[in-house]
Amino acid sequence: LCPPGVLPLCCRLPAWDRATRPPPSPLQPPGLPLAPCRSFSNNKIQVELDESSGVAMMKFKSPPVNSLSLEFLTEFSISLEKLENNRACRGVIITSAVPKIFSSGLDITEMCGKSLEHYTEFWRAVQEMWLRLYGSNMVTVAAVNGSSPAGGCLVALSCDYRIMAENPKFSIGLNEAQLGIVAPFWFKDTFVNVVGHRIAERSLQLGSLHPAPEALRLGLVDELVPEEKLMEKAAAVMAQWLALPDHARQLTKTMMRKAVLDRLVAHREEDIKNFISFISKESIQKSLRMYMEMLKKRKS
Ligand code: CO8
Repeated sequence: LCPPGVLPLCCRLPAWDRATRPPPSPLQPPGLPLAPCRSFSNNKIQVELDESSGVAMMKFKSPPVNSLSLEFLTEFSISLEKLENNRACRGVIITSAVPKIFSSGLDITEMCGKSLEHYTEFWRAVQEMWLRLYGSNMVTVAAVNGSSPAGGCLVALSCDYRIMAENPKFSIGLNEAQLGIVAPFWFKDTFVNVVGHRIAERSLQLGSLHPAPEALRLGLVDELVPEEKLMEKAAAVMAQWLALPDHARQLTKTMMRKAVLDRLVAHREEDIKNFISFISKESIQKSLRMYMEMLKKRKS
C-alpha cells in the first residue's frame, strides 16, 4: 500500500497508453504462446491475468459471505495495485467465487467492540480500497453474481459497468439505514453519480435493497443476464471498452470522477474521526449487535 506521503494511485497521472504492449521478447521460443496467463492468489481473493487480452479476472473467495474484513480489504487494495502497476493489464472483471453472494459488505464484526486504533486502521483500509477502485485507470466491470448489500454495493458502484445475474432473489443497495448507521458522504457521492440524486436520496433514506430487476430499472446496474451467461457478457463488455484508446478513456474517467475522489482525499482524516466517533457510540454499537443477532436468528 501507499507509503506515507505517497499519493494514492487515483491522484497520480494516468498510465498513458497501456494499449501499447512491450514487444515480444526475442528470447521467446517460437511456437510458445506469447502471452501466458498469470495468476496470484491470497487468502481471500484470486486473480488471473490473461496477458493476451490484457484482462484480469478477480474473484472474491472468502466464504461464507465475502464480508469486507480488514484482511480482505488489504488484499483487495494490494491486488488492485499489482494489476494497476502491470502494463500488461488494461481491465479487470470483479466477481465472486462464493455461490449466491457477491459481497455482504463491510464486516460488521470489525465495527463492533473493537479499540479506537482498530477502527482507525479498518476505516483507512475501506477508504484505501475505494480510492484505488474508483480511481483506477483500468476498465473495471462488476459481474454481480449474488447479493450485494452496503459495502458490496459500493464495490459494484465503483466499477465502470455493472452486470448482474438475472435472479430476483439477489439484491443490491446501500442499506446502511436499516442497520441504524449512515452511509458516508463518499458512498453517497458514488451512488448519486450512478443513479442520480432523487433515486439515491430515497434509496439511502429507506436503506433499500433492490431485487435485481428493480436495480436494473433504477440504473443501479447496467444489465441483467442469465447467471450462466454472466462471465461471457462481462468479457464482451470488457472487449468493447478496451477497443478505445486507453488515454482518451482514462482522461474521460478522471474528468468524471476526480471531484468525488478529491473530496475524500482532502477530508480523509476528518472522515476517519467522524467514523470513529459515530461507530463508538453505545447506541450505534447496540444497533449493530442487534442486527448481527437478527442475522443469526433469521438463519435458525
Ligand atoms: N459482516 C459480518 N458477518 C456477516 C455479514 C457482514 N456484513 N453478513 C453476514 N454475516 C455472517 C452472518 O452473521 C452469518 O454468520 P454465522 O454463520 O456465524 O451465523 C454468516 O455470515 C452467514 O450469513 P447468513 O446466514 O445471513 O447468509 P445468507 O446466505 O442467508 O445471507 C446475506 C447472505 C444476504 C449477505 C446476509 O448475510 C445479509 O444480509 N448480511 C448482512 C449484510 C449487510 O447488511 N451488510 C452491511 C454491512 S455495513 C456496510 O457495508 C457499510 C457500512 C458503512 C459504515 C458507516 C458507519 C459510519
